[in-house]
Amino acid sequence: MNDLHAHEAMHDAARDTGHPSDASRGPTRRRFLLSTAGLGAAAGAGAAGLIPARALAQDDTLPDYVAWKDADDMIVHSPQTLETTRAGQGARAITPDVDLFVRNNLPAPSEDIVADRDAWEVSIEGVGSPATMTLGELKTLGVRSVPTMLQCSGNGRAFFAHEAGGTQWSVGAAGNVIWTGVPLSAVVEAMGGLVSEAAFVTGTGGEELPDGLDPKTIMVERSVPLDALDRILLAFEMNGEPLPLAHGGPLRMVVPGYYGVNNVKYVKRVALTETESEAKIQQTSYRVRPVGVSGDPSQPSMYEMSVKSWVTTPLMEAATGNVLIQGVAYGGQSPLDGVEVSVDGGETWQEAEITGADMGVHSWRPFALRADLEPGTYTIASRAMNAEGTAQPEDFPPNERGYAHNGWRDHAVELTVS
Ligand SMILES: Nc1nc2c(c(=O)[nH]1)N[C@H]1C(S)=C(S)[C@@H](COP(=O)(O)O)O[C@H]1N2
Ligand SMILES: [Mo]
Repeated sequence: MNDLHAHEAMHDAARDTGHPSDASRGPTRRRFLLSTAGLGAAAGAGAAGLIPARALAQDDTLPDYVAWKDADDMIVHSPQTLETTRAGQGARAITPDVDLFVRNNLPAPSEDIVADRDAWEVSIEGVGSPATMTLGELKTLGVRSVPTMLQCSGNGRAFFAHEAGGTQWSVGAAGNVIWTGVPLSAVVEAMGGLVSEAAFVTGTGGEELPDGLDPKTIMVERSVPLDALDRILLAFEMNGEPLPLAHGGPLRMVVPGYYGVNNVKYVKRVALTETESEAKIQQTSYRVRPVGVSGDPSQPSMYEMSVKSWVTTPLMEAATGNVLIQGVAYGGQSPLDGVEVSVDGGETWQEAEITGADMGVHSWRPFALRADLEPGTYTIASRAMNAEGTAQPEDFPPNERGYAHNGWRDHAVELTVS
């Protein structure tokens, strides 16, 4: 373990319980490997995606703050990292809150912060007239709803061969939800407009930070380029309900089309800033670099999500005949234009039907293909393409932290038809 790894491992451990001596990261990974071992070689690189919903979930109990989730659909990697099974994702246009993955860097704040939602305060800085506003006041400035795929940067990490450190997400650190909130541009306008030097929008999470650690090393504070301003929402509802604490209630900075980490939960400060946040989560974490290289601010940050799709059903087994293959697909930064499905590991492809409504560029859409399958074993893959003509690659190059995997081959599933 090099210095960076040691540092990040400690950082991850600190994230898990707030205490740096917690070593939960190691055992979590070991348990994951043990759980997949029984699937054997046939499952290949896609093994993590092939585990039936209950095989991993059965021993896992949900932590209190997410006790309301559907345990059958969740894989509990740690109290702060819960993944949705492929079966739990299904071919649904919208992910119900009970099935949405959870990823917390720090323990979630107390339920007290959602007791009186409209009293939540957020400081707006870097505008003509900076001020602290309550959520109740913010709500008077405008409202917009945006269906958006929410996806962790490390979704697909389990498929990389170099055993990238971090939660071994397969496909389930992703969901598609409808955010409702106040457009940040309306807030900026109401507060005297942008300061001229502004180059980033910086959001700060409202967690209480554990004592004894340098706040910069653990605080969740992310900066996104000012270009994103017009798409940002200060969201207070998810899927038409008050935003659950686990997903950032009472107020979250949502940047549609950007990886999960930029969607700062329990946001307490939104600042139009000249420079990027000094927090480690901005400066060196979430940076894409070659395997073995340390993170630094010159490397690309995990911002815009790319074109991606995966099959969610059927998994493992199906009866011979007319098999309905379904999954979800996302166009990235331009609209989804088509999805192809292969039942022979990518030798041949057929155009799938996009079954879900077009709810805008930031939303995923379910797809389906009927295939007449004889008894046998099939490798089922999907490949999405967007309106710019960018398709998912067959393979995705490794990077140190295992971010952004959208290669179709590793996301394929093995199906036995009998
Ligand atoms: N305040 C705060 N915001 C946060 C995080 C966090 O730990 N604290 N985790 C980020 C990461 S890495 C991801 S992937 C998403 C997960 O969102 P979810 O838990 O609602 O699924 O939240 C992001 N926003
Ligand atoms: Mo994430």
